[in-house]
Amino acid sequence: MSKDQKAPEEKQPDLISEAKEVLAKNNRDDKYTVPADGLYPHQWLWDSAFISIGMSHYDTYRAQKEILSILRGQWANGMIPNNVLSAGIAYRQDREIWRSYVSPYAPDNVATSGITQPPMLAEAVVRIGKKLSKTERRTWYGRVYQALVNYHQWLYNERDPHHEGLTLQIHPWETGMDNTPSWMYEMHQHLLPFWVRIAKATKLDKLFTYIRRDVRYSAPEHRMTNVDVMALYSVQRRLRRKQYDIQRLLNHSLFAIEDLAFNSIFIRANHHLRQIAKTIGEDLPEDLIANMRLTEKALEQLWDAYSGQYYCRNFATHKLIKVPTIATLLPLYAGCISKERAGQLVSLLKTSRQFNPKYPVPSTPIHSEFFDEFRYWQGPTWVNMNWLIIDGLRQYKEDELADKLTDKTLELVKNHGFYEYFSPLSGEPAGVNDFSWTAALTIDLLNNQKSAK
Ligand code: 9WN
Repeated sequence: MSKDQKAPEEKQPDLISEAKEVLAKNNRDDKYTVPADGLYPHQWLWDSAFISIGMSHYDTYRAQKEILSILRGQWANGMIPNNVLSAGIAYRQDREIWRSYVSPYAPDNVATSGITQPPMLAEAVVRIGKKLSKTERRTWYGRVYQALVNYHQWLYNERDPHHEGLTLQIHPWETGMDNTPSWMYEMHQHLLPFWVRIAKATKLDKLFTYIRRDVRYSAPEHRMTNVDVMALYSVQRRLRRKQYDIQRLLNHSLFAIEDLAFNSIFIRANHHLRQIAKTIGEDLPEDLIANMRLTEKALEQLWDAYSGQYYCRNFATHKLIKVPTIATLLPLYAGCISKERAGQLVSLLKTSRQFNPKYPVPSTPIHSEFFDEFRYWQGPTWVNMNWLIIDGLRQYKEDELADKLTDKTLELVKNHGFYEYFSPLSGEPAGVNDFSWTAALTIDLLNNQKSAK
């Protein structure tokens, strides 16, 4: 090793302080953290959960504030929106896109989106709780308990209308993986609005580039295609027209998928919510407990024996959408699958043509026809996905593999910075730099690495 090169352990304090700087830079009003300056100027639900997990290592008070800030946006029916939109004239257009005020359930004093995102909150609450004293932890849990119960109840009441145990999602944004192939496949097969089809056929979709915010901050080849973005906005408009009312949406043709990643995360969140209730001596509603059990069982319905993978399911037709994505690995994080199934997923994770290129884990398997090295959720490696998989591997005592994946993930950040995502083939960074959850989860991964040593 040359003189200038530092041993990894010497480098770590630097990396941690650099990560903290990113979070400080993206801090707004000492209340919440934007995912990235410029490109993402609002508060996002699952981003804030990941962010607070990182913050809990050095500022539990600020981490709690992050969660309380997103809860300002909770609707009266229990829904927690994926966005609490920033105030100020500069963001008027974003607030107009959503118009949360069209729903009677939306809060009066804060503008939000009208959809949710993967329920990572209970995980964040527990991770923060672990850093507190017993008394502080009980106070903290007591503060957020009812909000979490209302949210989980809402997910069952509104998003599992047939009591199947699996919740449905109504927009790809709800999965947090906007252009993930399973959803894009369904959309292109059945749901592309006619005006988007015309734009696609006439190549007029190119014009859309001029009004997109994201391509001002990142290369167009690293983002969604214009056609996909137009289609997603059209779905969003339909939700708004129906005032985000699930009954009205269910009565009409509905783009609804029982998303594998969302439901896997929900199962883990249910587990955490049970722990939170136990710690503060609360009894969860019995119907909620019954629903939680049902979800764990129902996950197995998403397993396809032929290909040996889990998939998303179309809500209306009940057909599995057999388009493989990284979501197939998330039942590891759910923690409720058998050892046998976990073993099958671990083998998948070790297969180079699928999920084990030089810089794993690709958001879409390498051999997939959808694979595109840099295109958002259709190929790149994301730190939050790796974090979820690492956690899942540890739950199944696959520590060696978890350590390896941790090292690989940190290598990407050490070599390139806190980017939004990376090429799984070369490690080349993509998207925007100084991305909050990359920074926050780096802090968490480094701390776990240290405590394991
Ligand atoms: C739409 C903020 C969010 C993440 C999502 C990611 C992306 C938004 C967008 O950015 O989604 O919600 O503008 O494309 O896909 O996971 O939460 O970082």
